[in-house]
Amino acid sequence: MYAPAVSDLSAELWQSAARVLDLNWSGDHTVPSRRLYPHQWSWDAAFIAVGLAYVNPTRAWRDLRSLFEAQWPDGRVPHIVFDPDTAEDDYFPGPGVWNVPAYGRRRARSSTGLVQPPLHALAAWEVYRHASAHGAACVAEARTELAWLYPRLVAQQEYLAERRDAGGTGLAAIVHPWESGLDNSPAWDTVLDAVPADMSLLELHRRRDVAVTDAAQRPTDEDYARYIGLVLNYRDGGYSDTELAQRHPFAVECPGFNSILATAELALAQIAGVLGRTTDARRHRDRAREITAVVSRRLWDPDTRTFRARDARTGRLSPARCVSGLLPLMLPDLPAGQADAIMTEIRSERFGLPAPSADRTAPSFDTHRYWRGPIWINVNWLLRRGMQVHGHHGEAEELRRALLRLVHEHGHYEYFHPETGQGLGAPAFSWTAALCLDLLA
Ligand code: 9WN
Repeated sequence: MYAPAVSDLSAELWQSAARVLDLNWSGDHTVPSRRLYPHQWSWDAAFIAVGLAYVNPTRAWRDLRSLFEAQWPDGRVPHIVFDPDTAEDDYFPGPGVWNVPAYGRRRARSSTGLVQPPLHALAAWEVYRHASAHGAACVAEARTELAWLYPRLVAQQEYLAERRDAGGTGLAAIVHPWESGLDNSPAWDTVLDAVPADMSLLELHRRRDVAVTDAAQRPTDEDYARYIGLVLNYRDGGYSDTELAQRHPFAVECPGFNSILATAELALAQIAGVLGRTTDARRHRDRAREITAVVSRRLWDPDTRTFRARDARTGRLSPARCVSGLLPLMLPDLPAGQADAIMTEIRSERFGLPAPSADRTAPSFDTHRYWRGPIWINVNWLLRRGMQVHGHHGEAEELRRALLRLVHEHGHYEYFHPETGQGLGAPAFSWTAALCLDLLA
């Protein structure tokens, strides 16, 4: 097995991270956490593949394939692919609520109708890049897998660009907070205020998450009532994206999601290059520049010099400063003034390193509650890439060390208390472990 030269402390962390990934391997895909999330999640699969690239590349490809085998005919890659061997009650909302046919050909695995940030092209590129460290057979495997994935990754991008442009501006809108991956972020508060919270929905449906983890670290019942209401509205409209802004109460342009969308185009350009598709590679680079230009123009608040989520229905920017507003730093073509402003925001008392999920000084800041304050490894990993893209190598290194220290001292938790570092949510969490491997390498 390929393992980099690391100190004893790092060797210990490396081994525990590899163990977490083994523990969460289902035989077909990796689950984020055995108890809390017993199915396959979309952007988790991408982060997990980045880590598996070091310890088990064949499994990294299997994970990505497994997810894309459940891709819908319209190109959407579902946010959860359900494991048919897991009981309906083990996760809420389970397959019975979503009522989606199993599109996959290999096994009957149904899914949700939502998506998550399209990070998979970047993950595939990372797994490919590391293949040579494992020998010639691995490189051959990587080329085969890239060729299989490429048209599927393109279809995923096309779905988001064409069907999800609810505001008609060239950005993809998310139709549910779950699609951002940052579920109860304060970024959605003003939009959700206008979405009715029908508490009777929680009498019909029992939450499973609060039975297996501390309710104070999860979204509230009111949040869940709105989440379920949004799912039912989208489902009852046949998961159609036609006239979204008119028919659906939640259509939001998230700076994090759209920065990942543009980053995916850049990764696709690299992949197309390897596959000898030069014209496609140029097209992907152009698309990345176009998306970057719209993010820069439309999601930028000149008064506060920060990026914000925009309600595609009303055109209003969210008043909340959240970690998603720092993610445009990943974009190489972002104007230098905006990249500098993000660095200023990161260095301010509102964030700091590692960055919490939301502004530390805001009244809504909550040290325990999920995406409203705690530190998450995955978004910090993305931020670190952004720092490298814009030449902030000193801070990127500082962040790398801080993230590793956090996990070494507190364990491979889902998220961490932004003041004490205490591990929160699920232990033995896959993307925390996977990204540790990348940070150590
Ligand atoms: C809903 C699996 C997922 C992550 C998300 C995280 C959380 C689900 C939940 O867990 O969301 O999709 O049940 O809370 O917010 O980012 O992909 O790890």
